[in-house]
Amino acid sequence: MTDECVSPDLYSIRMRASHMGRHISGAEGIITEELIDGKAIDLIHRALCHSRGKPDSITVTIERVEGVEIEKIPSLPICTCGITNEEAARRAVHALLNHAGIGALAVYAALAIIEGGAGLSGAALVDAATGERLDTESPRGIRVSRFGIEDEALAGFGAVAAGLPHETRVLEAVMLASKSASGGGVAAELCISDNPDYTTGYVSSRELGYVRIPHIKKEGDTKGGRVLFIEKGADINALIRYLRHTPVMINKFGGINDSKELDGLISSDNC
Ligand code: PML
Repeated sequence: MTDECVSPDLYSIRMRASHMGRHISGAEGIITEELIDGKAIDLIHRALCHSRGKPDSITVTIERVEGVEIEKIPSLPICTCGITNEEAARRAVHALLNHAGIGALAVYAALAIIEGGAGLSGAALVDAATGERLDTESPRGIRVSRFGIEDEALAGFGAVAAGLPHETRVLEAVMLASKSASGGGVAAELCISDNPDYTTGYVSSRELGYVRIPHIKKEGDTKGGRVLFIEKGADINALIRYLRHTPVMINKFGGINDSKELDGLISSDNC
């Protein structure tokens, strides 16, 4: 949690879509007023065309971020782990999280939460050693919200992301992971997309960066979600407030590195 400033001209825009209470999609940004129309249309279109199905409810919330302190953080650097099948992906998840100091029990607990199809629409918070679930409000988890990216950082991403498939999805995921990683007490994150047609997930932490893991699940599988691994002694209520409510802007793009083999990743400090 770092430098702060006041930006009266920014708006938080958030979309969530569901069908009979089941999560379909969610997305967001912090943007200037002139971008609101276009962004709202884009978010509604996204909700209506999602591969998880047609929503019966779409909510778009737009709130002025007025007189509120906005934190500025850099984005995590991005790399892709060289993985060719699901078995190797599973080994990579365990090895990377172990490298980030996450206990084996916690990794199994996280996978069970994500793959149990509990209907997470936000992130589950689990103890990084024991795997105990720490957010107790709702099985849906805690939505990491109110984050955006400044133009210069966005241009930095755009300049190197051209060849990357699913550029927008990666950008939004790295923004979210960067906000999560900057929350006090977050040791690491594991994300598996709940889109049945998207099989790349990630493990991230301040030290590792944002490590993309292809083949993290089988094509067609609708189960997915996010788990944040929480260090012992973290103030859970303060962290939940930060993740949900503190507006955060990415002011520096951390770069995209070449694809790396797992051994290289866990023998170096980050990607
Ligand atoms: C999601 O959109 O459901 C999760 C996104 C994961 C993105 C992984 C990547 O390709 O970097």
